Amino acid sequence: MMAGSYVSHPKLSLFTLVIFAFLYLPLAVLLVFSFNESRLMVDWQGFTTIWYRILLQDQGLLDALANSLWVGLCTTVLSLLLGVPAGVGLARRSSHRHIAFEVLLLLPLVVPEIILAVAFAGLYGFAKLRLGFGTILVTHVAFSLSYVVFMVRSRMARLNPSLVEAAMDLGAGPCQVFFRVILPFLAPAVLASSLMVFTISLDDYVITSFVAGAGNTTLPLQIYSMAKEGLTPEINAVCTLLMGVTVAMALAAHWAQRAAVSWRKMAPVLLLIAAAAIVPLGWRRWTTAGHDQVLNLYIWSGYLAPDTLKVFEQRFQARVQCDLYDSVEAMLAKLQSGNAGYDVVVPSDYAVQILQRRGRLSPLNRSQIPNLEQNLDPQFLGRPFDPENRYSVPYTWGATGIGYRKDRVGTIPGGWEALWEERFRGKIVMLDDMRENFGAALKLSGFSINSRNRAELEAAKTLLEKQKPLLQAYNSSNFQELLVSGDAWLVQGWNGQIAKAIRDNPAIGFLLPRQGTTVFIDSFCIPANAAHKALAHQFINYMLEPETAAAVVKATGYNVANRAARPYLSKALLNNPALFPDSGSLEKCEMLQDIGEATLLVDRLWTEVRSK
Ligand code: N2P
Repeated sequence: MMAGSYVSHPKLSLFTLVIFAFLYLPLAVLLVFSFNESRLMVDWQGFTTIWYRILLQDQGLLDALANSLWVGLCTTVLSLLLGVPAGVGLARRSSHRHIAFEVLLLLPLVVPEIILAVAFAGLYGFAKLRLGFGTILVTHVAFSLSYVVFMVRSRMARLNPSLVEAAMDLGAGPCQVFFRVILPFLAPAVLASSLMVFTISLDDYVITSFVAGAGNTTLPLQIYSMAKEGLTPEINAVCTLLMGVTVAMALAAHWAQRAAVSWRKMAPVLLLIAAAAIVPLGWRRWTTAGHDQVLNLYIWSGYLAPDTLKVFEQRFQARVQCDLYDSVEAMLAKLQSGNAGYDVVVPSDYAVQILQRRGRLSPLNRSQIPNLEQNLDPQFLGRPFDPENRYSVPYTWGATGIGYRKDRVGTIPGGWEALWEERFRGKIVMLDDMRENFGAALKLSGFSINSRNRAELEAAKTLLEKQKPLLQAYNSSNFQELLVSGDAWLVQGWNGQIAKAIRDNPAIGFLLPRQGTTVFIDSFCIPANAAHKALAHQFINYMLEPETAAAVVKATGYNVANRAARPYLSKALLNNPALFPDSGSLEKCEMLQDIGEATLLVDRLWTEVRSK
């Protein structure tokens, strides 16, 4: 029987179609929804190009784009300078040494990204280097060099040696041979590998996130930061553009390798890439001229009002570079992996303790923050994590609780056990936060959130393992949106985001579990190695102004430790139970503390829960 009759053609085409749909459907959705009038991804409300227009005015995004292009260009040039000679040399090596080189070169391509990321971050931390453009560049060159070497080497292997011999017979020296014979022959490989390197550098997220410091946010990092506050059509639009560039580069690389391109054909393409990188950079220099000072801010996602930074920039003739995080662990990792270059950070209570203990914080100059005494509510000052407020100035406060859809869940128990109920399988979301997860499980078992006791922690772990099959996800960034859309019915969440969700959908309720929960105070701190300490003090003082603080409460749903801001808040806000939990219900609550050595145990148990 002939092979063709086993699988008929229509079936085969259908199969191909399914494969392509599988590959391209998500990208198609991204593209289509980037033109959707509605802010939400859930329904289509008509065609618009507004999100692309908004993009063009988004300063942070344009800066990130310029950074990415500039990093990509420098990475490409450096990788070529190092990789082309290496590829040429390798093509002529004798075979036994060859294998060792081959393996060494292949390794950066096959070693998991995360390992390279950790290794480089560790190296820079050890060398006490300031994380920034230089560290990104060196790392990008390190992971892209092998591509250049491999492509050049395989092209080189096809060079007819008699061409070189002929040139030498005619009197050409080694340099002339290289530039007049070898290099023109290598043109397709050089062009293809430069496009490849540029694209890989442009798209890299994982490694860059470990080695980038303040003010060097690249486009993928910026997109990730934006996505922490929810997926919006603006993000779809920027992703669509990035995808377009990547596809164009990949096609061009393919074309360069197939057609025997000459330098003359290559020149316009290379010039175009160079211009694409240099023009935005020049433009950025030009638009930032006049701002002589830069403040590098590292803050929880969802902790600022839309105008907070703009007003500061205008009033203080400064520029704010802002990066976001949504877990204490991510923030600690960044601040400890070297000199990240931030001027102001906003750690939570126990993280202030950890950073201070490790010498990572600078003592504050209180005389430069007069609003601290004038405006802050004294009950938030002098807390055990920093008894004299030498290092921290309280900003927001709140509690972790349960947000739930009243219209979906009926009556629910008033404690943590609600998040363990079988009938809510697939509709429960927990914070992606190890201390909060263990906190809930410890409280449910009647223990302290700050337990260091092995048996208690093991019991909490067992509970978390039992809960895991019921969960839809762990999510610390946009859990409130899952409630609003109805994808989740019960979430463990921080009160501010739930307060915001209640405003969007009154069918949402908030409850502080009767066993008690975590209360938090997130504070402004200045890292020990901050470069702009005076401006950092000015920024903190500005954030404590009543109008600034009140605007933050209105926009974010989080409460501030600012007494002077209260007159600026509406009655409705002051009466929102998710925003101002009454002191009775806060009685059994605890603040997370640095649990020292026990952190390692919790970390291990948490990893076990997650990987099960
Ligand atoms: C804001 C997170 C609040 C952090 N997205 C609670 N400490």
